Amino acid sequence: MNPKKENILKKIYELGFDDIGIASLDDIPDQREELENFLSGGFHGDMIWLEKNKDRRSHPSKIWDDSISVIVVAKNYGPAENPIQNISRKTDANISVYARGDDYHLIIKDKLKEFSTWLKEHFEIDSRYFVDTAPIMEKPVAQIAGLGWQGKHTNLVSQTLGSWFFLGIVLLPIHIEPSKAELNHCGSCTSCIDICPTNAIIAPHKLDARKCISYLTIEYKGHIPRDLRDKIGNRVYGCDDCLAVCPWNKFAQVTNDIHLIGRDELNLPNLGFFLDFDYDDFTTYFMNSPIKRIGKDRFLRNILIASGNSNSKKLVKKIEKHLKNNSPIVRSAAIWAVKKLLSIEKFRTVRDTYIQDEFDPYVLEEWNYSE
Ligand code: B12
Ligand code: SF4
Repeated sequence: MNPKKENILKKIYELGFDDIGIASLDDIPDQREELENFLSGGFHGDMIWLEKNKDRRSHPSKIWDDSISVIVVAKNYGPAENPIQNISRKTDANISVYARGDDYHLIIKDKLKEFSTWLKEHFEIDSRYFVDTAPIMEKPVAQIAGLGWQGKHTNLVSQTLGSWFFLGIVLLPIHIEPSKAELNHCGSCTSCIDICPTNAIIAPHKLDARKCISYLTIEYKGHIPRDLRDKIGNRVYGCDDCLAVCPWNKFAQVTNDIHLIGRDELNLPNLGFFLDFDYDDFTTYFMNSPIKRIGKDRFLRNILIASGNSNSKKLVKKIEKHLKNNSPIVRSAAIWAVKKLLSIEKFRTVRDTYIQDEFDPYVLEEWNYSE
């Protein structure tokens, strides 16, 4: 016996999801061309995992042969305050809203597992569930399932939740009556394109991830390109600007999920705190947080870039400690930060102290680089 659609909806809301959409796989257009354009333009930067499964990624039917319908769930992580106000707090570490609570992958996966078990136990139906855990392009699928539309920043926007929600996917081997696909309601608004500090949204619906602060601070493992460092400001993990300015957020609601409400210790801590932080404790401190996955070197690199942008000379002594760090990405970010905060004479004195021990070609270049 197949479950009734209303039973599915009831169960999904009981599990604490905030919206649900359903689509038939036959109604989902193949995204091969859009994905190919993105990849051939190099817009994915170093995210080579987007290339690896590009054929499977182009349509969810390629993930599981038996699938007929897809359920897309939305989990609201709406903040209590508009995070756009945080970018002026230059001496504070501005962590994007989604990363202030627990890792959404864990939260959504647990709930979808429960849903999948319920389907099996009550209806003997197998299913497959994912939250960024399979090569599925979740946003175009979610739009056909009626959850929202892809805004000009490329993320899904909802008439009821605004910008602040995650997506999760369940594939099913049965037909369920589909929801109505959502239409685009951006109109002539270009707020997300205009606000982007790095001009990463190169045209409506087209993101050059290589310039996106979310990519640079989370996905990118190397030395952050010099021309983008100033523009990162105090954003140390992800970026919310294009979401935060969306006018549809007048309908957004504050999340009531205790796991997604920002932890106090991640709500704009002072940069000085993370400069003095005992990085041996990184994994413990960021337990269950998405920040854990970038590791301590990348996180400290980001803290140092933000410190360079802080205009706060008081941070120099704390930054100097990292000029001897084992990681070249940390050392070069520390050099950039002290150079930003000190006069050229004082910077030269620091350089003369440390440069003799340097062996890494990029870091040596960082010491000698002059604008
Ligand atoms: C890779 C990735 C990133 C990369 C690249 C982002 C990107 N836009 O591709 C980086 C690291 C930059 C990133 C950043 C963020 N991400 Co991200 N990311 C993903 C991931 C894993 C894959 C996205 C993907 O397939 N990209 C490939 C490109 C080609 O696909 P696309 O973005 O859909 O692009 C479409 C448009 O270009 C469109 N298109 C082209 N021309 C036209 C014309 C028109 C008219 C239209 C309508 C469309 C259109 O065609 C493409 C295919 O649909 C998804 C999870 C998943 N599996 O889907 C999460 C996901 C998209 N990310 C998410 C989040 C929350 C974020 C951040 C907000 C995090 C933060 N605060 O820092 C930022 C937002 C930055 C931004 N403006 O996109 C959420 C978004 C939820 C939502 N409401 O949409 C997702 C869905 C994760 C999740 N499960 O919840 N992310
Ligand atoms: S997340 Fe920030 S940097 Fe990336 S596109 Fe949006 S506004 Fe631009």
